[in-house]
Amino acid sequence: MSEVKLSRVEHLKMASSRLRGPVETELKNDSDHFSEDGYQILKFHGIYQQDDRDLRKARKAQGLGPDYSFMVRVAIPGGVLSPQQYLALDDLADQLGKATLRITTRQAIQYHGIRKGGLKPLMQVLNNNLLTTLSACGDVVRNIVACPAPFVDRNRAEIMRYAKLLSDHLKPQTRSYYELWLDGEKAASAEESEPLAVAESEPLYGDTYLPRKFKIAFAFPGDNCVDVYTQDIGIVPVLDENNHLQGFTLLVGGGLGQSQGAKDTHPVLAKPLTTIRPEQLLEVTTAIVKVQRDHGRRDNRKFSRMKYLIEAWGIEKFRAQVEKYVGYTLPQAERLEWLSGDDHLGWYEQGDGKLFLGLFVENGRVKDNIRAGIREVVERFGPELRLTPQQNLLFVNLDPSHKAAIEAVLRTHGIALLETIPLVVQQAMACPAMPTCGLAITESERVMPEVIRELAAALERLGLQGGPVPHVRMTGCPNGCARPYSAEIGLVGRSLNSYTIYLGGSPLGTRLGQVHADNVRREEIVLRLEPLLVHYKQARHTGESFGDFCDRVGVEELREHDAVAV
Ligand code: SRM
Ligand code: SF4
Repeated sequence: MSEVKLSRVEHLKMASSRLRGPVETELKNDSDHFSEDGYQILKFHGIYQQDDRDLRKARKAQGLGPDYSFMVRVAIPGGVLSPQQYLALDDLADQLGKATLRITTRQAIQYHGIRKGGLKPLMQVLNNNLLTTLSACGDVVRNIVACPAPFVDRNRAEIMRYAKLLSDHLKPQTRSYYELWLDGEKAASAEESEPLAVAESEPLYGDTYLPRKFKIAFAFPGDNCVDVYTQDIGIVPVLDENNHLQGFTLLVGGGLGQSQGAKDTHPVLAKPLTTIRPEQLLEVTTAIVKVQRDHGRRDNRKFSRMKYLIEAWGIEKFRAQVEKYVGYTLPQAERLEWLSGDDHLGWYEQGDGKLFLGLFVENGRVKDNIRAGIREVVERFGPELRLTPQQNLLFVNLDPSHKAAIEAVLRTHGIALLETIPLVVQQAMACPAMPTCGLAITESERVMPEVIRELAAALERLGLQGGPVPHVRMTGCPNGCARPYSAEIGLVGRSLNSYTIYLGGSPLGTRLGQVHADNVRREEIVLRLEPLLVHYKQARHTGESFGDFCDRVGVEELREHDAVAV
């Protein structure tokens, strides 16, 4: 076999002695930041080094360097939090962060603006509350996502149990996390059930971990709120007519990232691989991770995701490799049907006499009044919380007699009730982008509230506000963190204040959008979309969504209706 030139990060991982590397020494020095090499290893511990981009220019003019701080991501499998855990997370936002929490598109919580000296105290409080940041980032299996809806009648608790089991099973085993952040203590770690290995070994990941990040999500049959086709492994339970779990259908090789300037990088939806019995889940998913570990590209990180391995091999060769690792033949995948890709907002009966409330959290940003309102609900009513993969939050196991009081709390804090929020706003997502994300080209979270309300006004003018209303997602660069390519309207940061408009994704998350227009200035986005909505209103089929309509009529016809594009 010809010698492969490994990327720099591969060498750093190898030399890090299982994720210690330069972090160990640099954590103790007086600098306010880590070296570039240290930073690469830091990511595996759930930490990103950032600087406030709003301040860059002014600081430079004063002869100052970047204003370094850290984004810390807490991995929360399935987004499930006890009330105590939530309150501890919320307290930390005041004590060490910027008085805000952010719910991510993978059911995690992020802090921004943590100073270097705050990292260790933060990790210690998290650990004391059975929470961890280990492998929230880095070349490992990331936070495992699962449909958070707590309906009891359809096996959902069982699926959540599998998500937690798989998450524990695929966690790195290195002790470095506990040595660096917790002075060797794992007394109250998130994986309490697993005793700490006496002699450290990393049986799954080895010394160089995976070639790249790796993402897994559990959907629920018919319910694709998790965007299951965008994952490295998408897992869909198979239920029989009595709703008993019969197995899992596995989809492989999804991923949305594409790099500006790196030709041939592109978003891909996962393909069906197999349907297996429940007891095979750990073995087969582990085998898939191992195939990527051993065969994924390690020379060029832009092509290291498993989607490129599967594209290079084709699904049959990939299946044959997985079969080699498990030692048996894998059956073909069963057909999947989807009914909805919506998040679970509003009031629902769980099926056990309790209620849950899906609370809309605009772009996942928990701050000011919404933060205070959530806190009061948690303190007074003690619900379990579930973060959703669309940046929202569910209060779970609520007593029906508390419904009016909970609504009163939300009203007191000025939190809009769902019926007063336009549907298009409820369904939208945006990534953080400026000022924290080092890769942002344009604004996203900070401008989306305005853009989406302009669109809501246009839909209202056209009498289209009642639905079906398009799912719109914005990102500040092509990496795709708010999954814009699987949305009906994707707005992707392209150059200063300009976006690429993608159209034609499916509301069920089963189809990618296509480029409609490039370099559209932010102020012109809705002006460009409105004539297309007029055409949609006139030419749509009954009940047809905007995404399905755009896909049916095609890019050429849409451009004929876009005054600027012709
Ligand atoms: Fe992401 C990198 C934020 C979900 C694809 N993502 C980043 C970084 C860490 C920027 C960086 O590397 O310096 C962003 C931090 C911004 C900040 O200031 O907080 C960032 N990604 C996010 C979050 C917070 C967006 C959000 O609105 O919630 C999401 C955190 C999820 C989590 O809890 O783990 C987030 N990122 C995603 C998703 C969606 C998903 O996983 O469901 C994607 C597309 C799916 C995929 O992975 O293919 C995504 N993020 C990327 C990529 C492109 C990866 C690729 O294959 O090319 C990068 C850049 C990279 O890895 O080089 C990136
Ligand atoms: Fe940053 Fe780009 Fe991800 Fe937005 S999509 S958070 S700008 S990496």
